Amino acid sequence: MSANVQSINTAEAEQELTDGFHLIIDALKLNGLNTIYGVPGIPITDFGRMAQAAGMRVISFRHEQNAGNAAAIAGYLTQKPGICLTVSAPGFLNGLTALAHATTNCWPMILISGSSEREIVDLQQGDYEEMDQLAIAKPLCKAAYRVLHAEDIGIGVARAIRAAVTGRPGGVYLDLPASLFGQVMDAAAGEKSLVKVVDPAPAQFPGPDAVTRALDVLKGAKKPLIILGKGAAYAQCDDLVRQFVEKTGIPYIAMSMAKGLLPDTHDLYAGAARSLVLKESDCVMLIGARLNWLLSHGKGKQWGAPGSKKFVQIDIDPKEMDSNQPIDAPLVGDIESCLTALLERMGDDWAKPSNDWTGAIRDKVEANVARMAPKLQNNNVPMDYHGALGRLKRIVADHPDAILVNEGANTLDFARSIIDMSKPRKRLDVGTWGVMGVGMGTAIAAAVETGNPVIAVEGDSAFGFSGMEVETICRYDLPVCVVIFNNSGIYRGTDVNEAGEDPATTVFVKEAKYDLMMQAFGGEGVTATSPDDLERAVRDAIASGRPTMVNVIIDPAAGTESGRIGNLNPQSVVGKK
Ligand code: ADP
Ligand code: TZD
Ligand code: MG
Repeated sequence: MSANVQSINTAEAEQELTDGFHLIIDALKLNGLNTIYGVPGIPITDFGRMAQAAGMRVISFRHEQNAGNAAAIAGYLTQKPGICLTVSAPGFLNGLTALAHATTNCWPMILISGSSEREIVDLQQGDYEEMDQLAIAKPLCKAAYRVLHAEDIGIGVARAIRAAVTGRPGGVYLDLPASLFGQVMDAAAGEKSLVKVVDPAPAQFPGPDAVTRALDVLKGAKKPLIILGKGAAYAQCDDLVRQFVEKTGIPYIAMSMAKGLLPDTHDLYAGAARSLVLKESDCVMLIGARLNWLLSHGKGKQWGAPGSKKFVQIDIDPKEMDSNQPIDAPLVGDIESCLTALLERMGDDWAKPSNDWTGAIRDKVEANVARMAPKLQNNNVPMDYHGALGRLKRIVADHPDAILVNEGANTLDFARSIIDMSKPRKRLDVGTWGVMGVGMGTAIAAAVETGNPVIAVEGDSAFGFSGMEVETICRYDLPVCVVIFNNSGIYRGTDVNEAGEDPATTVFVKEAKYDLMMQAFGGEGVTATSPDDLERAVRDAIASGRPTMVNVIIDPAAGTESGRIGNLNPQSVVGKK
């Protein structure tokens, strides 16, 4: 061997190398993404281990959909994309539902899935868990990318992050074929190829004309109303929202997850007079809320006479304007920039709405709250929704930092209207689609991201969609108290199938012992048959910080079909027995 060749060999031996595994981890960490929610398996098992070894928090779930729901809500809570990691084909598809959910809700999330090699997928040669994942993800998310070469990992991760958080946030799919993980390159070149995303969600200022127009429309209103949506909660400019509402003196209502942006006990909160303000207002200002089905598209009887209202809307997505109703004053920009501009231009002589309007709303709120109070104090056994939720209302009031996760039908609708929230982003629920099954993933991410106590108020059906994750809650010893409203069924537990032996489609095993599920994994499990039992068990759970399941036995006849949205439920009138 010549001296020349030997020296090359020595240089190679000394060259420091990196690989796809390390580069992906480094790229995520460089951008402050330190938590991964996922399920291990081929080809990402070692990746999960290595991420953990590199100091990342890797939360391993029992099903990818729950990991994905965790990543989605982590994105909502932190304004950084929540990361979900899955195996190929079936694992990817399980995570994809959550990615679509994040996109629908305008929350930033990145679904990273391992995949098969292009050569095999494109010739459809039948690889282990083969699927053209990129093509399938594309129509269901905001953007989808694939990285084929280790030197492109930095750019691939950067693009995914920017696409997820910029403008209207949403879900991004990142496809990583198995061979990418093992690709080796020079460590110094690898480090240089990484990208720290600069200003991932740049401020978007509204034009001065748009600000003037919006202020003119608001000034011309006699009965204005503000609707705060979860976009306003996501924006994390809570003080500005409060200043704007208080300076304008305009009464407001909050969409489900915007509750608590200002305390629900605020003088201007018109939640308990929702029907009155929707019908009677002459001008509605939407802040981070869409006129979708949740607001009956801004039309119909509950919105008063057609054409009786002007609309002002703040949204970061210009395409949202005029989607359901003509918007008289669109303010396209981020909520922080828009509110700052409005506040600057309002001046000190702003005329608040007359007492005729705000006084009438206050009277209605007080009357409705007084009418509800005795129902919430009832001590009935079996419990109804009001008796049980009256206690939870008190507990949440005593623990303003606790995060309330909520899903179900009656369990959701009653809890939303009964339990006051006093701080922003403390109410997490089924979102825009009204999805059942977000509960445990949401509860886990809420605990992991904030460290705060979590109370998950779950319909028994809703819980079932993600129930196995109680093991995850116990394994990571999270301060989650799951409160199951067990009415032995979907909407009610009383339906009977007149046609045969099988149970009716909407009923479950009667008074199932859900509390034993948490006990099975070392957590606490309690059955509550009275409001007193319920209150004691939940207070104990919060005090101990232990994983706890409170199985609340609710009167199976207490609920109504589809809760508050029964009107959307087509029912046959022909030949029905
Ligand atoms: P809700 O269900 O509470 O009514 P939606 O999810 O329907 O809320 O609407 C949220 C809206 O907020 C979306 O249209 C989204 O584009 C918008 N949005 C999200 N973040 C921002 C932001 N930072 N600035 C302005 N608009 C935002
Ligand atoms: N599947 C998915 C993914 N989302 C859904 N929303 C539904 C099915 C349909 N659905 C509802 O809209 S609410 C609900 C289902 C199955 C369950 C309601 O029962 P519950 O709550 O036990 O959770 P209540 O208190 O009994 O009403
Ligand atoms: Mg139920």
